[in-house]
Amino acid sequence: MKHEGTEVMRRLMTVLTGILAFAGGCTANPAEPGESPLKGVLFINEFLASNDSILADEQGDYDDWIELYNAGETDIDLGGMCLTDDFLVPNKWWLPDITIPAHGYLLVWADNEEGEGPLHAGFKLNAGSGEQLGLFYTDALHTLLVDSLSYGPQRTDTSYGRLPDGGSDWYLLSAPTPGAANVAGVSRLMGILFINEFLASNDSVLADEQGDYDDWIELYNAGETDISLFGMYLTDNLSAPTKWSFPDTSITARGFLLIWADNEESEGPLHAGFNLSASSGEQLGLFDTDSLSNYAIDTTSFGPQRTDTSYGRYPDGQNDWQFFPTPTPGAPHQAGDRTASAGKTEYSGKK
Ligand SMILES: [Ca+2]
Ligand SMILES: [Ca+2]
Ligand SMILES: [Ca+2]
Ligand SMILES: [Ca+2]
Repeated sequence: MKHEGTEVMRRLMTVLTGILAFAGGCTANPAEPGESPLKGVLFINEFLASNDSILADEQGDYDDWIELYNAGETDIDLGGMCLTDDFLVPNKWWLPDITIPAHGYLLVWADNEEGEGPLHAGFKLNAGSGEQLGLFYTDALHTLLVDSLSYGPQRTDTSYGRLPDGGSDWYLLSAPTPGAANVAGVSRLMGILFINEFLASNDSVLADEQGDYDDWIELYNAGETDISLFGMYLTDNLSAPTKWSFPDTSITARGFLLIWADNEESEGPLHAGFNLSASSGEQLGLFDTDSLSNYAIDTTSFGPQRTDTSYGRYPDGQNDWQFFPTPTPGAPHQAGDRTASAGKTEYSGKK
């Protein structure tokens, strides 16, 4: 009986293999392992399923992309290769008949806009729930797996990639590298997103929604695109980077965002879980994070602060910190706001 069952299964597999090979489907031929000799050589190396600001295609679209990497010592002809986001349809999109050089990268736009060029695949990536990605070789007889993965929900402008290139472990990467070697340990936002101004002792400058004159911190986006702050952190203790996590909000290009440092998180999404110390001063840190670690985008340490005089960068986003008798919460500094001679001075206490 057992032998019969095996024989039935064998025949079934043979028939199935023929059908699938004819349909260009995934192989089930017992004589074939179902894997391409290029498995372990040619990789899906990195992808971005939610692209707001990382890289635009030839049409200026911030579309999804997939990076392939050839870890081998020889060029690979991509003729017959298919990319898919559905393992049941391995040949969803055929790569053009070009080569990827030894140790080289190739970027494919997953924008479902095949009319935009030969490297625009006929599908997009699902960032919300995640999905599958597969790279297959197909010919008249076979569909062979080159590389595949399944992934979960993705974060805007944070890619998912192998570290090192072609390695077996996948990480969220804060600094996407389309068409170049994957890197970890850096934030793409350093030098773009700043802790720009803060007020650690607020008597009369600005009240929050509850009418409290609470401490506040102003962020400034010096970049040309909006930045999603989801997944980032603000802290007053650099050895505890994840003290307060941002809500799902964005800071506009060249824009400002005010966070209340009142330790009253129930008052709204932009109320951080800590206060600022005006009497002794302290630290402030803005952190990005990925699956490896937390990375500083901007940090500062400050001394004692004076009531209703803010401390901030001048000009906005630059390296010099100065005192501002006329604070500008959520707005650019004007030339007259600052204390001209106070650049390196720190007040010894409240006035
Ligand atoms: Ca496009
Ligand atoms: Ca890369
Ligand atoms: Ca408050
Ligand atoms: Ca300001």
